Amino acid sequence: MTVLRVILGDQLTGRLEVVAGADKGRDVILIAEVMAEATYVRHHVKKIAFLFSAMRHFAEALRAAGHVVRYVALDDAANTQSLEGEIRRAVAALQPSRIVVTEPGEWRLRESLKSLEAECGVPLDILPDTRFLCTHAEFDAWADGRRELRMEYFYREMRRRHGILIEPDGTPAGGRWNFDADNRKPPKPGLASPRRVSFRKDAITLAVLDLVRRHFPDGYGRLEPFHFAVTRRQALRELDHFVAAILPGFGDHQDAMVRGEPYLSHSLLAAYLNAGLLDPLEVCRKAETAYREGLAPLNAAEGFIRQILGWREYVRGLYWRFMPGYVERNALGASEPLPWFYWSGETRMACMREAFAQTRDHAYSHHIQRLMVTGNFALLAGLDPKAVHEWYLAVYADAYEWVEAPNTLGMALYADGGLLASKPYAASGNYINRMSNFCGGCAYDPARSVGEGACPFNALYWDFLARHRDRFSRNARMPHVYATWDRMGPDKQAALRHQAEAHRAAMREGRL
Ligand code: FAD
Ligand code: DLZ
Ligand code: SF4
Repeated sequence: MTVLRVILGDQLTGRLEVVAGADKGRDVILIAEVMAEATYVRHHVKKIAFLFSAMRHFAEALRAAGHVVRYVALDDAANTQSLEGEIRRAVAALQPSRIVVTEPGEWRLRESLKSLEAECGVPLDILPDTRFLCTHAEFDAWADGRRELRMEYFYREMRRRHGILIEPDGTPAGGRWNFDADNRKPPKPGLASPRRVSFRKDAITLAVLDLVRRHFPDGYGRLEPFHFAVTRRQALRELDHFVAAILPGFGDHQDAMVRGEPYLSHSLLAAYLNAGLLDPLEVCRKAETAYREGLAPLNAAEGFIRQILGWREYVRGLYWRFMPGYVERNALGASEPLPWFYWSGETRMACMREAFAQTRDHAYSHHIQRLMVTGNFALLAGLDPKAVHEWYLAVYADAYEWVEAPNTLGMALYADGGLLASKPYAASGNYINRMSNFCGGCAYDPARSVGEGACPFNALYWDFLARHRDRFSRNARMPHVYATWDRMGPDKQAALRHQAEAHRAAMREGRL
């Protein structure tokens, strides 16, 4: 009897058992575009278009390989507009003996699929997502009994387990595990994004762009120009171009930010990795080979591999270990509503304006802008973590809860109470001024902390530290900041806190 094989929009690879184990003459593969997934947060329209086009291309590739595919388009008349509804409809039509699906990347969907089994009266197997390099059991075995779950130690274990950048005697390539200290250079004048490959839009993509335009007229973000790879072949071309032409410069200016240059030397591969078009191990191996062949320096190759083999796997491990409670965490009791400028981009803060504009135009903004600009502001201003989390989940083409939530709630907002980060990533305007050229075009002055034109990040930074003194003054990595605060004396401290309150009032009134 037929086995119904369900592929979700971010599982577009033939390497998963759901596809690899299919009997082409007997089984049916279900892929469905549904409103429930497209609207559970206010996704960027480019993200929706990227996924729908990639889903349609993947369905074509499966058909060409001889599979039977039941593809439900968003505007099919019978579409129930939810994945659960489409599975039920397929069960009624095909009477399968079994349903198989790869574990979804979000808790809500996994729970929902689990409860569907009883309703359908057909066994439903949720198979492990073998794209990841660390299973849930392996992560738990690493985490069990540890007082602190620091990424660095997890990463070293992953390097050893997968033999990446490891010498035959078991030592790390170059004698060190981590070359991060070499990767924090501020931007030099003229630093720009290298050339990127781009693809001609085919009939499938044009039809999807038209569909998205019609069905999401008030959606967030700019739909065009649309430049994403939508097939594995195209994504591989982007990967190869990145490794050959961009990776060598990846490390040096990894933390730098430049006006009008959203990409710099970042890979832009997260959207493809997360949707299944690229495989994390193949990406790491290609970067390692570039280093071994003398085509990329070690600080670049190691820095890049650490993001994928280390951070990416680590945040996924944390997500599944601490869900469902993780997204509810609010260790710092932050409660300010998300300011409207996160959506409109209208603010006088040039750094925030730049990050919002890139986000709106590209469904992308690089890591340091997510962490040290929009994330840092949310941390310092005390924005409600849940609202911030929903914003990040919506606006980036690479966003799925398993990876976005630990980055937002753990790394950027310290809402998980230090599970992920040993100290908050809080910084004043001085950091942004050093690592970017944003401040030159700003209405505010990064050198001023109080008074007319003072950079909001400055007073908000000190106010944040003062508000959370009980929690952070005992942190072994933070005594110097409290020593500086204490040296300021009561008058300056009061002025800073008063200024921070004025910034918050301006933020609430849309004047910041
Ligand atoms: P590069 O800078 O080229 O890095 C290479 C790859 O490493 C990325 O493609 C990605 O797969 C991986 N990577 C790098 N940093 C991280 C990280 N911290 N966690 C997990 N993987 C990482 N990443 C997502 O994939 N989806 C998200 O929804 C997401 N939300 C984020 C929210 C916040 C608040 C922050 C601070 C970070 C978030 N990140 C997220 C991590 C990171 O910012 C993006 O992976 C990265 O910016 C994607 O761009 P890139 O492909 O050019 O990455
Ligand atoms: C993000 C997304 C969107 C926008 N649309 C669909 C869809 O129509 N059909 C589908 O199967 N998946 C979609 N997705 C991806 C799912 O939301 C994703 O599988 C879950 O968030 C789990 O990672
Ligand atoms: Fe951002 Fe402050 Fe610099 Fe303006 S002055 S760009 S608000 S850091």
